[in-house]
Amino acid sequence: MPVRPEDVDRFARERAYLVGVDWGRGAALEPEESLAELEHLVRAAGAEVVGGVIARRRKPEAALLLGRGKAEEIAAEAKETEANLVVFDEPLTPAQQRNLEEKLDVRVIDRPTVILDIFAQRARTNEGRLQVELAQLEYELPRLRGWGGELSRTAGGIGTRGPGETKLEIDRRRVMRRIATLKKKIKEIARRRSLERAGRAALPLVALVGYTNSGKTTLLNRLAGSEAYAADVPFATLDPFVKRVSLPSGRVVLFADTVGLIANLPPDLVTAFRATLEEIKLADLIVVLRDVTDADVEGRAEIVEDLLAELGARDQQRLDVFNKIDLVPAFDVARYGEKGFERPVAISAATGEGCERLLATVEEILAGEEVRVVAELPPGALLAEVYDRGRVLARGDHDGRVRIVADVSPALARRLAPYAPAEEDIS
Ligand SMILES: Nc1nc2c(ncn2[C@@H]2O[C@H](COP(=O)(O)OP(=O)(O)OP(=O)(O)O)[C@@H](O)[C@H]2O)c(=O)[nH]1
Ligand SMILES: [Mg+2]
Repeated sequence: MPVRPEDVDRFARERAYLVGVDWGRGAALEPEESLAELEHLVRAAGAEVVGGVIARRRKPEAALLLGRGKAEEIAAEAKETEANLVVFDEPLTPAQQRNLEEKLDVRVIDRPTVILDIFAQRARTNEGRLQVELAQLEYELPRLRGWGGELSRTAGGIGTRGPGETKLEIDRRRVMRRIATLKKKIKEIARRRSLERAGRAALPLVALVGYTNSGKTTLLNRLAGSEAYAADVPFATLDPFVKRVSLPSGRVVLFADTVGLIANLPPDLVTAFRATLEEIKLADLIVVLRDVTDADVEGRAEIVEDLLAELGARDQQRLDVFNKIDLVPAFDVARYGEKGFERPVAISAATGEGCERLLATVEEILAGEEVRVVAELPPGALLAEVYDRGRVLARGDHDGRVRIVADVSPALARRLAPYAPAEEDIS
């Protein structure tokens, strides 16, 4: 069953041996960099790291991910270091996990499990907890193996047939029922969120996005004068918030903090947190924060890019912000402009350096971005929003519908697109 916050004690006693895999090419992060990140995650989850290895391999092997020989080496190493947990830096299939546990004779988990565990420990609000529980159950479902999902090294042997199977079926049904309940509750939360959104001042929305620990919350605290929890731990923010921020001209916009991203973020987690991450899709501008102390800025940029695409935030206006320049005095931001980053701005959220310029750039982008649209709408919330957020240039009433010509942000324009009158109707 999923790890719950009350099980943290158990985790604290774990001695973890880490296994990374170098596939030769294709990964966004260097294997060493990725393994260092995993070490950080495992520690954050409360376990001790007693050793690790990077296995080199061309192709995954279906049964064990790695070759038999390598698995035996790892088994020996784990024994030698008295590890009682082996953590793979790669997602494992349920079968691989089971086979590896048998082969290594020790509990085996993968990177997504560690991330889920940290989320479970950090979730504070009702919403956060429901989302994490859903993600954990979705992840666990295909991994249930009878006897209440406990590790059974003799799976398939004497004593596991018959009643065990029945118990497995019962467990499975119970988990599926719980998943259905959670989904319903989360749907209700999503509905409430969208009502909240409709109710909040119709101001342009800027979403702060980035790798975990890049400084999103610290930046928003500085810009909005707030005091949300920011810390040097992965996934400090699981319950993001939205704040008003004044731009240099006095124009007020909304800034949304978001959950941190990371390589191999479990897909179930992304799905579960969709309601929370929705702000990204609705944003008029996405500010992507990068940590300049990061040894592999470009590798992590690629990971953020992939996740943004997965979240459906591919086409929005972007601004790349390089944070923590107080720690790298010789940081040369122009270099990143040449590498294809969008209008890079260098800042320190800690000291405030560069923040003025950041806000001025945000203002410039939001002003220059507006597009002209023609739409035919029924009177209602969307029409009111166009009046609030955009500039209406012309209006005509036709058969209970309102035709408008307006300058609006690209995000609003996208939502108005379905209401565009047919070509020949435009007069
Ligand atoms: N030196 C320095 N440290 C910073 C700066 N910005 C953030 N930090 C530190 O970096 C750590 C992470 O900051 P957060 O604001 O929690 O990062 P986040 O992006 O919100 O992280 P998650 O919520 O975990 O995704 C904290 O210890 C901050 O104090 C900066 O400009 N300079
Ligand atoms: Mg944060």
